[in-house]
Amino acid sequence: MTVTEQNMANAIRALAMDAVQAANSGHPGMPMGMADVATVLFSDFLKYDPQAPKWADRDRFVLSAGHGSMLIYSLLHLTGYARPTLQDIKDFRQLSSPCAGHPENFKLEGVETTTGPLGQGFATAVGMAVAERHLNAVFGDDLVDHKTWVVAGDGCLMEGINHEAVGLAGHLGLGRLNVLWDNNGITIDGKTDLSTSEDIPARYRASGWHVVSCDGHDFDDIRKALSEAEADPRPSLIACKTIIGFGAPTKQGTAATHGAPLGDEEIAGTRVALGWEHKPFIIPEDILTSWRQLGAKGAAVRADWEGRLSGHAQAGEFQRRMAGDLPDDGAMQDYLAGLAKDPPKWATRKASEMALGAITAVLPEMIGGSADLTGSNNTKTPSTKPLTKDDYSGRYIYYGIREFGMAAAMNGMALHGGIIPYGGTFLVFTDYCRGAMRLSAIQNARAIYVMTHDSIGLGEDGPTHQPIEHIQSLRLMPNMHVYRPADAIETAECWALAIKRSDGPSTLALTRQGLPPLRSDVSTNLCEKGAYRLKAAESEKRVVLVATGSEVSLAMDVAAKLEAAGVGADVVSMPCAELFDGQSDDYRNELLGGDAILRVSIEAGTTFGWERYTGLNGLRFGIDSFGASAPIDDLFAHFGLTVDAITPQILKKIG
Ligand SMILES: Cc1ncc(C[n+]2csc(CCOP(=O)(O)OP(=O)(O)O)c2C)c(N)n1
Ligand SMILES: [Mg+2]
Repeated sequence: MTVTEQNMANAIRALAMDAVQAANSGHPGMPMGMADVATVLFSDFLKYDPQAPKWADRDRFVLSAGHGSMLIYSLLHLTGYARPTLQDIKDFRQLSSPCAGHPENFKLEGVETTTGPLGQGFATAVGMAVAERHLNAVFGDDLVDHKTWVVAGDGCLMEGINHEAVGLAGHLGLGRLNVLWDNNGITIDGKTDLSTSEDIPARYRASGWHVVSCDGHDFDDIRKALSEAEADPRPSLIACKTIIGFGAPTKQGTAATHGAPLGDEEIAGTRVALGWEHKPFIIPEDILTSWRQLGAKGAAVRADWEGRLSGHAQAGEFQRRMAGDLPDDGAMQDYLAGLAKDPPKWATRKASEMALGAITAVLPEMIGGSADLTGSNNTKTPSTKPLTKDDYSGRYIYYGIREFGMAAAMNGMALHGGIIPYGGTFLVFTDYCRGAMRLSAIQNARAIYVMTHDSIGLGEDGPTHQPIEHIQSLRLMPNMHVYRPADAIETAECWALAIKRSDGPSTLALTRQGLPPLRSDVSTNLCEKGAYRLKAAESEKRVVLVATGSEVSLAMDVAAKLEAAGVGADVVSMPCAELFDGQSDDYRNELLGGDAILRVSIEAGTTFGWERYTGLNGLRFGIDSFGASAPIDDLFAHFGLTVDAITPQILKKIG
């Protein structure tokens, strides 16, 4: 028998419903509804090679509707990726399988980005599409010439972040971004008209997108719509009218297929309705062969590309950037040596700008930006001219007031490869970025968050703008490195560490206010161990003061006062608690002192969690309420973060 596209799509449907049934959990409806669209995409449009999943010029495919993970697992298996195997699919959602509940970029090579939190895959894809255009502008069509395809559901389009992503993509004219909308009119609660009456195509058109519709179960119509999308110079939304759970005799078209196994009876009925007589997990030879032939098509395209790469004048630099390797240029050491000669009294946001100036001059892979706070975040440098629709070679993105969209786009750039993204806003608005920062951390993405105005030190803007819980709450996030440098030299050291870190994100918390220089020795990067002794006790050591950022100079002043009273005090600067936690027991114990020593923390944010270092018997100075609107000096006095407020409490405690 000849294998039809219908047969091929039904193989996806069967794998999806059977795997969900075997796991007794998962989402069959979306893969069954989008199987026809996906079959056309993987047949005639997507550029991919299962033998070389990480080939640099492949198209990027993002399953933004991550709950439909069985769609991508089926496609990867059927087209011939080494993983997932059929056994992996049989073990869907089990610990042993890379077929996790939602697709994870670190579990399967064919998964470009972790998805599941609705809307974020789409917004991440915008960053991938930016990365493609930028690298194309730098390296040319021979090396970089691919598209970004997204499958998104009603939920992805309904999320707030979608507004940011669509606005940014339209503004930047990302014509190689094509979004396949699974327009099935169903979400978990039922029909979409329960909660929305938005004219989605009108919204996209108004944002500079091209919109085309198709019957998502008519192969020719799908093909026509995808061709039109490819040809249009604007980003495209392809509204695919589909039936969720297509083929399930009593449940298709209803929310019942969204997120639960269909059940044995319904599955039997689906087999009849689809004419799929094969047992669970059996893909007939001829259908599998047809899928594998499709998957094999990309090898020649990839070989052509490799031919163009070898001998290309920029091959070495292109490969270096795509691998994420840093040049060994010593630029940071030169910059630090300059600082050491005459240590400046800068706000750390200013110190960050100056460090970035040195870094962006030698690292062309760095693309910066800010969510409309460029002059406050100090994120722009002379090397980073704007990246615009008319000039993608630029390296600075005006993200507009789109913090979440910015953070997700940064993930997309980092995951695409070839770019190290950094982006800024006020630290307090990490709340707006947080969902994407969490995905940076889960995905081991090298995204660098430049978060300024890091405490009540920002002054008069008041409690809405003053971070309290933010620094600690970011420290709670696994795999996020949070840096809070204390002066210009520490800032440069922290930047060097953030850039060097290839397997996860970093956040720099930086001050608005000027800070006195504390260091002049730059022979080793003292921030590398996360915390170090800035000042050793002169009298007999009774106290260790641990502080971060702007409070390190305060701790130095407190220590001076204690010494004057005959009490020896070390000052430990702790720019990165995560790095400190990774040090040996010996190092940590030696630095923080034994049980006889009073440990004191000073940080202008919540004291919650500082017991970790001070112990219950230590003292913790911080702010456990919201801030207030006033000039900076009044605020530090009001919240008791002054030498005169702190020193007597320490003296009283040690008796
Ligand atoms: C940010 C976020 N909120 C909520 C959920 C839980 N959730 C998963 S799927 C879904 C409904 C999505 O509807 P749609 O995108 O139309 O998917 P379909 O039911 O059509 O498969 C919800 C609310 C989620 N994964 N992410
Ligand atoms: Mg839906």
